[in-house]
Amino acid sequence: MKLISATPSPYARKVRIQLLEKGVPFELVTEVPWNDDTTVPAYNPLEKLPVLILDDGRALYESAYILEWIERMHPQPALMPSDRDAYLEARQYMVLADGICDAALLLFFERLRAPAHRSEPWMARQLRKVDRGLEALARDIGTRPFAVDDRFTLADISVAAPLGWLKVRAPDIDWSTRHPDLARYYERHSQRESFIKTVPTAQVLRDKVV
Ligand SMILES: N[C@@H](CCC(=O)N[C@@H](CS)C(=O)NCC(=O)O)C(=O)O
Repeated sequence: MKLISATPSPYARKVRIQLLEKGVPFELVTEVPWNDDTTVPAYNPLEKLPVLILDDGRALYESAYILEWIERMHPQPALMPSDRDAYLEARQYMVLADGICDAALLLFFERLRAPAHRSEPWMARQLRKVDRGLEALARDIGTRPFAVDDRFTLADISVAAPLGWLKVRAPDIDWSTRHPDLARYYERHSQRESFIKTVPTAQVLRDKVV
């Protein structure tokens, strides 16, 4: 399998961590999805990565779908709880974490606009979602080592994705000072080999996006 990924992408990071945790071999293809020469649109009509290209040539897209596909096709070690309520709790964390990423990316690209073209209300709206999302994560995880069930799940992987991305792409949103327990939670998980191997790094966007 090949995974089209970008070094800062929080969505691709989730999939990379999941594959590493399960020991599923894959070839990492790193692209800048915002540059004109990206191959991503050839595989995903939505033009977004991650894209997982299977050995038979099929291409899977949307990180939530890819996570589910991997979980079903490579069930061991299980990264979702089997208990119904715990499963749904994990899904809620995953949706919240993805929503933080979505708002943070919108904010990031609004900030890339020339100052005269930036919309302050739009940026305030996205920042509010990020802030409130982080508050919800901090409140719900509290001082527990894992988001759900006292064991490592896709919920922890999903929560880590926006936390790591913000450190690289929006360090002014200093969530770790505001939420020290969440910072300790992230720090602990950051010791995992799968996290160390996928630490986000910035990419240069060569072509005009906004
Ligand atoms: N909902 C999508 C979001 C993926 C996404 O926004 N990926 C970014 C990179 S971090 C991308 O490829 N954007 C290119 C574009 O939107 O044109 C997912 O979960 O896979």
